[in-house]
Amino acid sequence: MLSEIVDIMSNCRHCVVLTGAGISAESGVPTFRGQDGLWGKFRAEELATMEAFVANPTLVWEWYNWRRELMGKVEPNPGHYAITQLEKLFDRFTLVTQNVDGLHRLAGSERILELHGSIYRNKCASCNQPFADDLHIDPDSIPSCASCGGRIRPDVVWFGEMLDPEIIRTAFEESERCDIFLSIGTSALVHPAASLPAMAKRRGATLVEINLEQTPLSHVVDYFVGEKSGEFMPRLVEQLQGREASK
Ligand code: BV8
Ligand code: ZN
Repeated sequence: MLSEIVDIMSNCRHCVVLTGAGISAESGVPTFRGQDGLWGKFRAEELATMEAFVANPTLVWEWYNWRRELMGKVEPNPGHYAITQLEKLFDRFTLVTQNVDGLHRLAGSERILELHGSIYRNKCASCNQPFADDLHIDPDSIPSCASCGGRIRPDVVWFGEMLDPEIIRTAFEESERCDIFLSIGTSALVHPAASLPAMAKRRGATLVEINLEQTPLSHVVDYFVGEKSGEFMPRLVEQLQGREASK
């Protein structure tokens, strides 16, 4: 399977990679829905919402502080680094991530579309005015916005919230134009991110899924790789670099 994928990818010019929580799992960041899912007793869909924040801002900030602290201690893994190398092998490359952990940027990826924002950024829940980034927020005394007095929240996209129009528009455009699309470490359940791979496939791209379990996408992909991204991606990139060198 690897050699077939390498054969195809070495003739492609425009690559899009979509990543989800699975790419960060080998760094020690719990995924959302796996058995080691984030903060087991709560589901992300319950806490990552404006409703939860309005009802219990302290609990929501405790959850984000716990995640910030945990993410602050972890490093990118070989899967993240392989993607930074992949970026150099195509005329056009776009990394679209659902993750808010900042590990792709830390690994050195440049052209990144952070669909769901960044856990390290803060903003006003009422007027969206950015607030001091990287500032530790005390869940028991949440600061207010200097402009409108609104509560400060994490600058991530919650369920039921619109994504940044410019970011999602670019993600769709790149997905429509690419000739190879890799979906890596995502359960392909959360929209609109989950519709990008199928869009690429519809427009003629080769679609490769690298995920530990089957997902709603798996029946439409050209290749399903049931391996850890931190193990498969470095092998894929090494083979592609070999092809590049022999051109
Ligand atoms: C919107 C930021 C529109 C916050 C997140 C019914 C049908 C379709 C859609 C909907 C619906 N009901 C509601 C919706 C819309 C909803 C949605 O899609 N819900 C889903 C749950 C059904 N979407 C939204 O609300 C979006 N907004 O639609 O607005 C709108 C229109 C008009 C007016 C207003 C609004 C906003 C969605 C964004 C939510 N924010 N995160 C935060 O992080 O705190 S989503 C959250 O889930 C994370 O970003 C995460 O990345 C994302 C997706 O999860 P995954 O990344 O896939 O992680 P998961 O754990 O699920 O899977 C990991 C996979 O990796 C697993 O399969 C595992 O096997 C694999 N794996 C593990 N280890 C490895 C591995 N693979 C390889 N190697 C390994 N080592
Ligand atoms: Zn405000």
